[in-house]
Amino acid sequence: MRAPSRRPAARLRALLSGPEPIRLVGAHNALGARLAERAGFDGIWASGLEVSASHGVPDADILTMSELLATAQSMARAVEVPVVADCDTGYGNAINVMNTVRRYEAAGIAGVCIEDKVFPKMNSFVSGRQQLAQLGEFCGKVEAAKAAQEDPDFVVIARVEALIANRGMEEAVRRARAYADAGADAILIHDKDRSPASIFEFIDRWDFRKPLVVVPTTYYSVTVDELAAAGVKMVIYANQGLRASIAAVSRTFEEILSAGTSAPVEERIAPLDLVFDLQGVPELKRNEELYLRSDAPVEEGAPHRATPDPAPADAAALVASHAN
Ligand code: SPV
Ligand code: MG
Repeated sequence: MRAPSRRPAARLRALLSGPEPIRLVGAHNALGARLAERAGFDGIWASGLEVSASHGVPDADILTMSELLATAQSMARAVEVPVVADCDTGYGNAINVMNTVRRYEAAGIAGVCIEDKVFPKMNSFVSGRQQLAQLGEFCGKVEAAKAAQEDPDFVVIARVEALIANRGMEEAVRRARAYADAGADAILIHDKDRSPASIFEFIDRWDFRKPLVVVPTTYYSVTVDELAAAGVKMVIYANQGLRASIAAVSRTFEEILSAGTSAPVEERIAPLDLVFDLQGVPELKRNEELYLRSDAPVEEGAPHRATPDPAPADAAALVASHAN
């Protein structure tokens, strides 16, 4: 088997041309990205909703592009699997989109997704204002994104919000075709129904000129196998990690306060050795052994290191040393 390419965009392209459905999961920091990779997801969705929530602000173009980029970049540095960045509306007009693509590509992001709403956008599940961009204007953004990328493997996903904005199936299909023809590498068709019926109707009407991406947040009962059988190429579980952590952390905090001790929660929270492992302490220990030199005089003929090559750090010992 060929070793996976180091280039994230090439890895995403390989997944897109492979036979299996691609499963991405949302994250908002490097730790979440590592958990997703360890769980076995094919890639990371740098979710605007998750990153905004992690900063305590609405998903409504409140954070700046630089803030979102820094977060996506820290995720991309932490994992081997590709990171697809949710770039909302692209942070401005077609010219801003070009800058966005250049900056995200240079940061090691495999691909971006831009959606056809006006800036400032509102999260698709927040009721009220969901204003679509003009079709021609958004096609210009897609063309600009494709013109700006340097790596031909970099992926630009165009997201259709017509069903979110209650503009109907006809408009959704019309827009998806136009964005595909403008050069988008894939089309994300988004919906807020509890049933996947509209998504399946869209799929029935799609000619598969470009691969399809879906986000089954509200119509969560559908399985990846059902979606893949219908022809969907990429499935994004956009915010389940965030919601899991909100539920778990809230419960843990409440229990500690009500018990007056953390004893009741210790059994089910992650041990410190897992935290150390996830943040790369074993690697740090190996590097300390290799590269931290003492200034003390070295005996003639003795190695410059005090100890031989280290074994991978023992997690239990690490916990013990930190506990003392
Ligand atoms: C996100 O995760 O930020 C998304 C998906 O864009 S959604 O929240 O469904 O709009
Ligand atoms: Mg988003």
